[in-house]
Amino acid sequence: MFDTLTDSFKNAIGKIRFQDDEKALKKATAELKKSLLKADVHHKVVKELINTVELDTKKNGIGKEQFLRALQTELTHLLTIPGAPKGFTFASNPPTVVLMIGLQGSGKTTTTGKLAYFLKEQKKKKVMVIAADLQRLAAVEQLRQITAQIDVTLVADEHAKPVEIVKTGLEKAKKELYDVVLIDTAGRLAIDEELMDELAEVKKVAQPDELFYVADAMTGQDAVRTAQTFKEKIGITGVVLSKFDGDSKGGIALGLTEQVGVPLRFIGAGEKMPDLEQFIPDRIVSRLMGAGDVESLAEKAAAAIDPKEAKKFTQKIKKGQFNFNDFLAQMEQMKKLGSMKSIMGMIPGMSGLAKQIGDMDLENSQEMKMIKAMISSMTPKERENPDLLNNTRKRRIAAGAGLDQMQVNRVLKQFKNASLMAKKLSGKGGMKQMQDLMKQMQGGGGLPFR
Ligand SMILES: Nc1nc2c(ncn2[C@@H]2O[C@H](COP(=O)(O)OP(=O)(O)OP(=O)(O)O)[C@@H](O)[C@H]2O)c(=O)[nH]1
Ligand SMILES: [Mg+2]
Repeated sequence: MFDTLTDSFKNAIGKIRFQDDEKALKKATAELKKSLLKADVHHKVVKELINTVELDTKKNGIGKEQFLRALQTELTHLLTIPGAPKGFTFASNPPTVVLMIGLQGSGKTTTTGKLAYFLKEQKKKKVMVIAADLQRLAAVEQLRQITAQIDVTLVADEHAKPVEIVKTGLEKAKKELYDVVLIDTAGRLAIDEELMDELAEVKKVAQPDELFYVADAMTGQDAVRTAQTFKEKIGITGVVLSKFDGDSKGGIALGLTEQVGVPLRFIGAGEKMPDLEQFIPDRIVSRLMGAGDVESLAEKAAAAIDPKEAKKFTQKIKKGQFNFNDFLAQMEQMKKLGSMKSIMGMIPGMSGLAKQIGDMDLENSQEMKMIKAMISSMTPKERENPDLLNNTRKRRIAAGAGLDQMQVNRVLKQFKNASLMAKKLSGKGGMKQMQDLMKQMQGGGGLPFR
């Protein structure tokens, strides 16, 4: 997610050896400046960052460690608004009301869905979404599909005014003890009086705890400028940067907090519901420095994986009884963790791999489609017991799935190998093998730039 920025830091640090002179430091800061500007970080922010890092490093003696530490401190400083909440905070008096605002097409509706999904799945909250975008009929329908998909309550009425529907929703939320209410609003192509008036009115009625401005990362510095305007005219408590997956530079995320004066709270990096990341400064800095974000990964995993199911699953693996139903269940759980790329970016030392993986979509890969087609052509008994599959059955499955028998054989062989491997790893000494493997991949752990 932050490949370009991480590379910039890595290259700059590479210019300095363990003990060094001012010339090397100048080279490093010049390199950093060039690449940050190229990554679309605002020039004022770059200047401040470079100056502070340079001064700080000099003060502590020029060397790799000192430069790294200065950079880490200044990055954290840049991304932090003192006193701002770390992660999503809930109002002491529920429901917590969040108003989602932004320009047309910026990603408000999608982000509302993602945030609802995050609060429901990771925070285990009772969530309601109110459709206060009544400009377009299709808008309500879009939200209806999204909330149905993630199984979250929607309050909508195509014939009511935004203010009325917000009132109705909030009353219901109080009566039925919802924890969080997210309000999706209409956008406009540009900032105009009508929109501002409508939003001001909705704000008055909703009395929101949070006003999130949803900005499209792909619009570059425009995202920052419009956020500033919304802050002045309506007041915002945070920014969500959407479509970050389409912004290969990523510099906006670095300067935005400092430039707008409100914290960046979430990043949207994909069209699917799990593709939303909390923006928590120290965790992000760790990722920027190539050291991963184990905390966020652990949180995601803990929310997605049901401990009872996990235990049952491990026992099956140990006995070598892993079957096709288990496989499908595991795929469902994986989906909740988000894209492969974002998972890789959170594992220490793996951010480089994240870049290689690119936008690989495991769920929709050819391989996965083939496997799913095969499984759906199996009888329930065959799914339970892969050993039943003799040639006659394989022929039938191949025909049903539109595959040839060689393909079916190949997938079955892979499946068998995988379950053998899993059985081996779960046995005695298996954990140690796994750890050795992880160690090799991490190259010793800690900050990988050292
Ligand atoms: N790749 C990618 N696409 C996104 C992301 N967020 C939103 N989109 C896409 O952007 C388009 C517009 O998103 P919406 O959520 O409808 O935007 P909106 O702000 O509600 O638009 P209006 O209601 O018309 O003002 C949709 O096609 C989304 O799928 C993201 O993080 N990544
Ligand atoms: Mg919308």
